[in-house]
Amino acid sequence: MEIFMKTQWWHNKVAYQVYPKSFYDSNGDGIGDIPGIIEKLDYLADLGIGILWISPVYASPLADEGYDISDYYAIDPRFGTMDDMDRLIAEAKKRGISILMDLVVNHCSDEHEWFKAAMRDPNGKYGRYFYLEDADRGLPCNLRSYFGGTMWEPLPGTDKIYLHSFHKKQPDLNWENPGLRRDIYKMINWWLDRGLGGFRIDAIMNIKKALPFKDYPADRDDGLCFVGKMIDEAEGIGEFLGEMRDNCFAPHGSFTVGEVFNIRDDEKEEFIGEDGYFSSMFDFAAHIFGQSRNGWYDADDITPEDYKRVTFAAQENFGQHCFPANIIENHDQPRGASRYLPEDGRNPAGKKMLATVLMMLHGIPFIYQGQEIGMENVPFDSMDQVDDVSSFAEYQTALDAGCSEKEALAAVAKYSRDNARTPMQWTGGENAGFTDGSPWLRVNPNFTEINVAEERDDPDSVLNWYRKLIALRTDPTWGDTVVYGEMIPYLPGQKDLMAFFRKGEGRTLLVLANFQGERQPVVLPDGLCHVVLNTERELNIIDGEAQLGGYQAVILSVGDCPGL
Ligand code: TEU
Ligand code: CA
Repeated sequence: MEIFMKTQWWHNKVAYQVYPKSFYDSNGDGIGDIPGIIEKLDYLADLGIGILWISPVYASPLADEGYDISDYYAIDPRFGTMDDMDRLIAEAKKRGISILMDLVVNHCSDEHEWFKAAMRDPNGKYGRYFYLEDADRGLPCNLRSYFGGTMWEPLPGTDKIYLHSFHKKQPDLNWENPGLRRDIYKMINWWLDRGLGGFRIDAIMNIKKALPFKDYPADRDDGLCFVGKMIDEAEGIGEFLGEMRDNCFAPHGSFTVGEVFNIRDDEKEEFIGEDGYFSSMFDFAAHIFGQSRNGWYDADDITPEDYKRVTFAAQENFGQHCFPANIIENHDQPRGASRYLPEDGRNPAGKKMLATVLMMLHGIPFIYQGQEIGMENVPFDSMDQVDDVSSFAEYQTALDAGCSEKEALAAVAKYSRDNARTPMQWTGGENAGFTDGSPWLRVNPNFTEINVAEERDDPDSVLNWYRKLIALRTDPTWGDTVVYGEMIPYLPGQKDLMAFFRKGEGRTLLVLANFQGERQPVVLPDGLCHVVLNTERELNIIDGEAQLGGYQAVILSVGDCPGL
């Protein structure tokens, strides 16, 4: 068997993403904050979390909820102070948890000092930190930003326009400028020196543009073309990424996980193999399935068969030497339970089954806040309940494409980023125990049933199931197999069954997950030893066939099981 050559400190960890604004509010202003995260560190340590990624808490106008940074060296007062941040790093460390901050360097805020300096003197030093063009020559190209509309915007008070791949309050930084890159590396090292474990790296594929700008064939009636087209065509991003690794991450031994979209299959090793640009990158294969460049209104649902196919293909492509970061949701995606489970499986049984699959894949699992208690999408019934910038853009896109208001709202309800951004559900009490004040975003009405307090005491809860799966990664008997075992699909053609081996040195595990509500017989391989984990009390085996109940998942040991 081909095994992983060099083991790394983070291989057997489970990571957890906190969306600070919605995690826990310590001072009653309705906004989650860093002291709130500190208060909940024991909860996370108890769950078994080893790496904590916190979405941006830097100074920001919050036009894109902190992904628009106005000062990389400051904490936004709504989230706390620099002292709070230092305390978070130190308190987490005491509990064996490494903190990852979010590194957002494709763009900054239009309220950043660099951008203000560019407005004052577009031809000076800071003008070259951005992509500026002369306004009187018309738009340099017909690209459409991720959040809709042209990506060119007048630079106020000047005769220039500037480029923004995302919102107009997020001007893109010009990575072609070595001075800008030096400033970025200095900032990264300043943070790493404060004791961070590393970074989650935002929208990083966007830093390299195909230049000079040109028009592309329009892909919608607005005559514009999706910005991703230019990113796909750009070449040479490796020079920037390698330079950043050599100047920042390698000397600090940091853990980094890239938000990497659109690379070719044969580039995985270059990105996250040994000495790759990053330690890991998210596997978005299932998340981009069915998405359409036309917009959310045009997306297709994903079935269990689709999920199995794209996930197995991605696992095979990453291979043994790359460690993908596996997710079912994050702050940009709908809730995994609502998306990947059929309707009759959106209950504790289905959620535990999905968790089993996710946590047993090859790679490092990232759990998004609330996933561990089975939080679900929000029943939005009006656009008044929505806050996210991209949701408004997608609503408009749907209307422009001829959808009715009802259809446009349905598309938003299904895919809105706010599905994942509602406050964490701690208790069944007021505001789900998230705040004493009034929450910045409405709490999901299902909080009376789905919350931490309720699930903590229930041995069969989703929360306690996650706890068991997390513990398996460092289990003295099974840990190495879960972390390093080879991934081999089992019976991939059997409908609504997702099954695979993790074949380790001397030990092999078999995961069986019944992705539907009916009983399902599964032929077992020879040499079964025993049940390691089971979402139900029983596993019926008749004539060498496991009779899985609806949405049941089991982890079995196979072959020689020395010492058991
Ligand atoms: O997301 C990058 C990204 O590609 C998004 O366009 C994503 O596809 C979209 O949010 C789905 O609606 C990152 C962050 O994760 C996101 O929260 C930020 O808004 C974005 O970068 C800009 O910083
Ligand atoms: Ca607060």
